[in-house]
Amino acid sequence: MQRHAKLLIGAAAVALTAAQGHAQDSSDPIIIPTHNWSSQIVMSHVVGNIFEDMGMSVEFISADSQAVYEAIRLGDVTLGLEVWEGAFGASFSAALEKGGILDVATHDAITREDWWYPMWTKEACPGLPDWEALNACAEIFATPETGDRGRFLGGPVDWLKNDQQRVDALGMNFTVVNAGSAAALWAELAAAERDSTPIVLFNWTPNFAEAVWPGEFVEFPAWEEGCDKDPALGPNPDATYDCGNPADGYLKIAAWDGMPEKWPTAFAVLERINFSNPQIAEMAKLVDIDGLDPEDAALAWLEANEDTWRPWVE
Ligand code: TMO
Repeated sequence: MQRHAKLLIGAAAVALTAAQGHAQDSSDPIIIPTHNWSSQIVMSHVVGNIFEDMGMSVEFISADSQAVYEAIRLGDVTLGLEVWEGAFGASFSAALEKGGILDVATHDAITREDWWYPMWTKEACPGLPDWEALNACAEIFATPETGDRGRFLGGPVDWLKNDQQRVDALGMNFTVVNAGSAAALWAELAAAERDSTPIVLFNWTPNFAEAVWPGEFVEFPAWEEGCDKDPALGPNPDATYDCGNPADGYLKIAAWDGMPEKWPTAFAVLERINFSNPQIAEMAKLVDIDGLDPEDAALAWLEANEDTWRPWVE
């Protein structure tokens, strides 16, 4: 009798150990948001593929890149793989303060997102990259749309909401025009290249563009923590946003704080995920230069980089 009971306990213990693999994770889909720039979409499919390989159910949803932090906090979206400090630091911090979202990990990648120009622009405005020199050249960036003010071609409105505030805070002779998509930025850049028209637009690193168009970021007054909230910071004592974005920004991974309990194995892998600048630039290149769709780009990336991701899973 006693012996039999002991065996049963032994069998139960074995079953429990087996269940600690994947069976512990919920069969509900892990919801991964995709946004409107290529590396983020490819990275999302890279990680989605890894989770699916582990037996997880995964669902992708297209999401606004600012509102997503509130969605993660509420558990409507499970995680976010590219939290760029320049564009999303404020929304992410606000969600962290409210609670419900985790700062899971920081990629090795160092990021910068800001006003940028291709090198031919510097020939027409030799004082660059200084922002005051840029401002003195404003009229060479004028378009019919902006009259005698220079045009700054910003990204889609969900990326950064403070370019116009910066123009106002620094008294710049520029008008901000937002592109409708990342593809529209590259199309304008390629068109300007044909006749070396000066252009200043939003760009970021890591990105595929650095391999195609040599260029530089405009040097604004250096970012200081709180420049977006405290008028005393930056050169204009009466205005916020009188500074550039961080020149060495973070790239973080965020997740709903219910994820570790609901999908413990997937969360343990998420904590180990870590991409570098060249790896992220490569993800963008597979789509924006090689013309793959994001799903195929993710498969190509996984195949070429098994040494990187396999240890995260094992
Ligand atoms: C959010 N982005 C990387 C496009 O600057």
